[in-house]
Amino acid sequence: MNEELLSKLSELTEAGKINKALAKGQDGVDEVTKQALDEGVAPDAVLEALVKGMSAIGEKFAQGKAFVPNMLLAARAMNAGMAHLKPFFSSGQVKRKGTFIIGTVFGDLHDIGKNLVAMMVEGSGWEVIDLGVDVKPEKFINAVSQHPGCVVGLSALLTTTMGNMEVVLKSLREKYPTLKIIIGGAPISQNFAETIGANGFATNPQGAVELLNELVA
Ligand code: B12
Repeated sequence: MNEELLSKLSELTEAGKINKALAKGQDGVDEVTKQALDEGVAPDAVLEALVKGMSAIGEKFAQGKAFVPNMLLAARAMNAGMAHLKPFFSSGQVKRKGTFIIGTVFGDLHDIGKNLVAMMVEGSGWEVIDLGVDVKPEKFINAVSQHPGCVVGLSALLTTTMGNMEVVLKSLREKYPTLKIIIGGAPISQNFAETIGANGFATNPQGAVELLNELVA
């Protein structure tokens, strides 16, 4: 029974079925998560099922078989389930993998890709702190100071703001020499990541999740 509920939860998450009102009268992630928890399914098993659904859509997106709207719906469905899990996070019954601080670097206002990465990473079990767009080095430094052991993600979409990525990275490393920083955005390449000394680069949200998992393994 539990298995059935959990696989239903993964499927509903992947399909972006948020709740009854939005899923044509059928139960969505909202209702099924509540049902699973009410029936005594372990919260970490529920989280795992949500993550499985999110990973499935993330992989399809990476392969060009799913698109931005699919990702957005899946993330909203995931969030509907996460709302029921929040009390278990606060009580420490369910542990996060780590904290990921992400932002689009100063001078750059593009955030669609960054938001997708943030949602996918959160959906894979990390706590995500999204600093938004046009983020200056001081704001990153301040956030890192409050979350020891975090990993930072920088996004940039303009060739003119790629350089700002290096400025942010250098400012952070001056204060936190061992801080792990990953980067991404349309103009970014592996070569650029290596040149500025980033710990990794990914072209899509699923890649970002894999990178983060490797960094904390
Ligand atoms: C939407 C858009 C806008 C919107 C942004 C809205 C928003 N809320 O984001 C608006 C209209 C505001 C805008 C403004 C501008 N834009 Co614009 N914009 C785009 C557009 C059409 C799509 C970008 C996008 O969202 N892609 C979809 C997402 C899903 O992809 P993505 O961002 O690459 O993210 C993926 C990966 O890169 C990666 N990723 C992203 N971030 C991160 C971070 C980490 C840590 C990791 C691991 C991975 C990762 O994962 C994401 C998901 O797969 C692109 C053209 C294009 N087709 O790319 C131009 C484009 C980026 N813009 C461009 C330009 C020039 C501008 C403007 C300067 C235009 C102007 N003259 O005003 C301004 C700049 C404003 C500013 N200061 O930032 C140019 C950049 C050229 C260049 N080489 O620098 C482009 C390429 C268009 C073009 N062909 O000329 N833009």
